[in-house]
Amino acid sequence: MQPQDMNRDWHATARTLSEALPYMQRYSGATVVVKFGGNAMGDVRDMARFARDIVLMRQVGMHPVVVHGGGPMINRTLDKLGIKSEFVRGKRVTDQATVEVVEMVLTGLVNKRIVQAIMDEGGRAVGLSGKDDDLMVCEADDPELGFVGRPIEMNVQVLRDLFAAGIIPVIAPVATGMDPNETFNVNGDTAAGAIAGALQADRLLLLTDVPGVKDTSGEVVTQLSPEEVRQMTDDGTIAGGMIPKTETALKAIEQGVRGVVILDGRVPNACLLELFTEHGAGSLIRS
Ligand code: X2W
Repeated sequence: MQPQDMNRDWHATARTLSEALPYMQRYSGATVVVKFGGNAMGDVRDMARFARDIVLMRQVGMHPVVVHGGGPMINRTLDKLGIKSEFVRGKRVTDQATVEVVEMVLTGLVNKRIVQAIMDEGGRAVGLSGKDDDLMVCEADDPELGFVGRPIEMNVQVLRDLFAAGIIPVIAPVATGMDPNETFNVNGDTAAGAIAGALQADRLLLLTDVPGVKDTSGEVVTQLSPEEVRQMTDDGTIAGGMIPKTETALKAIEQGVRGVVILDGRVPNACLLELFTEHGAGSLIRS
């Protein structure tokens, strides 16, 4: 036993595990799509902790799917290359030079870092982008944004094949177009919502760097209906960067996702807190 272990309450550890049983039973066989945003990634330790939670989810019989972002990492590489970049309504204006960098950074650097972290925790992970097996086919979202894609066709059989083999898919939000030579940059939340919708997922967890949807007094609202989200958007309570997330949530629910949670990915074990405890985490949106 290590000296620091002397003070641990092992009975509490055993109790925690025991208390998690009903949640494990509830979610056994459930499909859970986790959007891991660039701002939620933190350092190597945070990444390892996230990966461990994902491996645990798989271990207890869930089918986790990781869809990642990487906005800050794209920014750093664009800076190094001297390519200027701007955002319009939360999406990166993407020209040809930018889309090449986006694809390189997301499908290379960020995707493989997450795959590696999951493997290091004893899971099996395979990295892919929307291009692989035509998982996500897009059209241009808005001419003003250049090569920013809006998913129009999803082919999720490859994900079901990976589930059957016990493999955790890790997906970079880059997609192909109807013209196979096109590459689209897709907002990570949008991609996660489209994948969760196509899978009819039980849960979509949007991990970000804020604790959830806040009411007018700044308190996090733990549960909201789509109708309440619409009202809070109309009266301006939901604003700024939260809007693309709640829009993604509403669309995913419309497509048949049973619940969407917006939560702070920087909180240690955020996924486990949400799925395996009474406490939950962040804001759950469901009908
Ligand atoms: C995003 C894709 C990455 C992303 C971008 O270029 O930054 C668009 O804006 P986060 O870390 O989740 O913000 N794409 C169209 O969504 O990253």
